[in-house]
Amino acid sequence: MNIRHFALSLILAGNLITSNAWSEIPSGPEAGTKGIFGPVLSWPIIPIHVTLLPNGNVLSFGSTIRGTQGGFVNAVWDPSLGTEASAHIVTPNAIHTDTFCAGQTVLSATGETLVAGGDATINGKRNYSVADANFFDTSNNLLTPGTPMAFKRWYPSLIPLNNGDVLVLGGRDEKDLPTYASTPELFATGTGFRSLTNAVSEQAYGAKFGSWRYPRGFLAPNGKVFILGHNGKTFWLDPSENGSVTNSNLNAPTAEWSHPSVMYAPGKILAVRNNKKAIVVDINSATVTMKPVADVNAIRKWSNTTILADGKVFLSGGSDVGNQLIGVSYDTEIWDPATEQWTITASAVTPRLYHSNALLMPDGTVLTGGGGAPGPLKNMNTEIYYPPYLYNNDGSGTPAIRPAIDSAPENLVWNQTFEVGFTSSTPISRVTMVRTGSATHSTNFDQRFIELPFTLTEGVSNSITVTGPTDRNNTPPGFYMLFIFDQNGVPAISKIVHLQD
Ligand SMILES: [Cu+2]
Repeated sequence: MNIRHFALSLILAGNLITSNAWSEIPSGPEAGTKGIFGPVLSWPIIPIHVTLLPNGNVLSFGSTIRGTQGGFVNAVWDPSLGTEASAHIVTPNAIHTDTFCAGQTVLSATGETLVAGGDATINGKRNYSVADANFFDTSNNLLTPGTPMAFKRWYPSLIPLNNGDVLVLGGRDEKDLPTYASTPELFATGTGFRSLTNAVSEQAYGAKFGSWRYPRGFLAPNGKVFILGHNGKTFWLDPSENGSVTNSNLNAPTAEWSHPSVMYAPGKILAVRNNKKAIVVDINSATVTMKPVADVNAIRKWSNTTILADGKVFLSGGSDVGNQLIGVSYDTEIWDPATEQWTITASAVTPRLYHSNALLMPDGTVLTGGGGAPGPLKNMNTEIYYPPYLYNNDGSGTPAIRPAIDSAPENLVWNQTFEVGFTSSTPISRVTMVRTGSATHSTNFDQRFIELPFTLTEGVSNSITVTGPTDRNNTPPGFYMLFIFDQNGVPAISKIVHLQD
């Protein structure tokens, strides 16, 4: 069966997100060990902000169609239509908010993307802040304004919580005599924003140490939010009632805010810190622990960490000197949670620096892209990374035949078992779920990974019975890519499922 036939059979299986990118999957001698990048793909804008939408499309925004600063359009890519210009829709941003350097996350309750904060130009001067909150709707690919936040925010983080609410942290409030939005706000679908007036902190997400710049917050197994400060100070934020914030016991190594971190397993955060250092922070108990792991192979300012379908972490982009073409990391690295080691993987051809991005796609590839505004390059382009798991493990570098998901639920609740029908020439070896991502500025607010136990469905061939997620803190409400793997570790194209009450 050749690749084109395989893509066709996936389409015939129905109810699946197919990817034309898959029908054009590149191959190469090292693809089975290092993965491989596809060609540079032109993009309608610089994708400064990227979000995987519940329908499998990618929303990007943040630059003009000339690749300059200014978020006045939305660019939507439909991967099922391929990678040519015709696969992209650009819609006007008619809401008069410049969404450049806002924060964004998909709301579980509605599937809309909340875009909070952004930029304003006043008297010809850029980088003032706005309090605007807008909602991107996949039915018309447009933004609709909502009731604004209490505070203006430029560079805020949006942290999804265990009940579907979104915590908004940080951002700059006033530019000229600078003030910072040191009061968190909580967004709830239906009721809007409210301020956590008892959780004001200049240290955690305000003026001190530049902590207002996209604070790194993670919903923890205890339901609170753990904040890993750029300067190494760490905090617990309890979002209940009027909120409260306390210091955590941990002092971590410092990291410029161009360094990424990711919760790669429940309560476990891999964080890249200054001077190539990497640490694992464990927030599974009230006493936070930390251990150093292997160094990354290069200083990668403005790199991105992306959870792959198999739970490994993909590190892409960056350079030795922030946003300069000095010591550019064209190559990539994959961190394996089992060994806690990095392996150097395939090289891209385009530097990915400030305002660059990476996003796991439903087909298990990683969309890398962007960079610029300002930058040494104006990257109105992306490159798709095809991880080693998509290739035969025999040294040939040829694409593997993938298993396929034939049936799976659209909706899930916690503590639910469910059946997945599949086609595979070898037994199913793993089932995983990865939350759809929202990335910008070397942070990704949404991604989560969980491994799911399963058994063969009794009396039914080509079906497994999966024990679904059990914990709303480790798997908060939202949209997840459900992957199954065959005996060779090759993942199927995922099905996006909605985990929600
Ligand atoms: Cu920015």
